[in-house]
Amino acid sequence: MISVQNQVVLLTGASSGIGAACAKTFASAGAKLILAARRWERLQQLQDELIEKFDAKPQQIYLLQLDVRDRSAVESAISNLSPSWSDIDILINNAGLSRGLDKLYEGKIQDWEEMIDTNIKGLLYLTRAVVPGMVSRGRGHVVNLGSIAGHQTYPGGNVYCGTKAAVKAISEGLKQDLLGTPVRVTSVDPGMVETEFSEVRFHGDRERAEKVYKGVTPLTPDDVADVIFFCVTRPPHVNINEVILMPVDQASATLVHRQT
Ligand code: NDP
Ligand code: 8X3
Repeated sequence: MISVQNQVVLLTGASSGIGAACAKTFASAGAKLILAARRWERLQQLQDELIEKFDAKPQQIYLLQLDVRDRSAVESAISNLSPSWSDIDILINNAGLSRGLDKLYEGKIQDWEEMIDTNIKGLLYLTRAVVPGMVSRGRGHVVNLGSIAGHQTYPGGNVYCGTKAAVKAISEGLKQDLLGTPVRVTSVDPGMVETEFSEVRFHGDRERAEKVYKGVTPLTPDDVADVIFFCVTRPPHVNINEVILMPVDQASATLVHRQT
């Protein structure tokens, strides 16, 4: 096992769910964290919590208000990092979202664009800005948040599933292109995790979002953070390419056992 102590971890989508859980896991292990998201107040609350409850030192946290869809903002945020933050060791491409569960031929084009711009293009922008430094320093690990939705398409999932299938292909392609370097690539692909994901998918309809998890024991964000932490702490010669994890109550993207 390798230590993440004082390693620089850039975490996108840190303001909620899986990203916030990763921040806590990595802070507890002594990593230096660049926490990126659009919601500044959420990042500030997370910073306070990390310092109060997870032993983080203020100088080990750097907050970055960033919309990953904004290519020039991503490029300038990365190129303007100070020397104590610029040598990123671990990039966790977690920012992502689903919008809607409509039939493809009835879908909202704005929903599609938001998912494609965030889940695919945002992930690519970060990867393109960060990975060259990893290659030249001869160390680094990229973790992409894929999904069971990238392996199996479900009704109404169409474009979201397409974006996660793209993440799967991009992770595989990056691994191939990094062959011959020590930089590692992992895709972590969960099934159902209870976060703000469904509330965002249903544009703030909490009642509908809660029904997604009704009668099921879903994964928690901490469950996913544990797996990510495991992947990045393997010995340097070990690359975990892909992990699919789901709740015991789930067998596929569409097969879920519910207690009634
Ligand atoms: P949440 O909605 O709880 O968190 C999503 C995070 O992404 C938020 O921090 C949000 O921050 C950030 N984000 C969204 N859009 C942008 C943007 N344009 N720029 C920067 N940050 C952005 O959902 P999860 O924690 O569940 O989702 C995290 C990842 O896990 C996503 O990629 C999702 O697809 C994936 N996933 C989720 C599963 C689930 O069942 N929950 C299962 C499989 C994969 P802010 O709004 O402040 O910008
Ligand atoms: C999130 C899991 O099955 O709701 O990626 O698409 S699912």
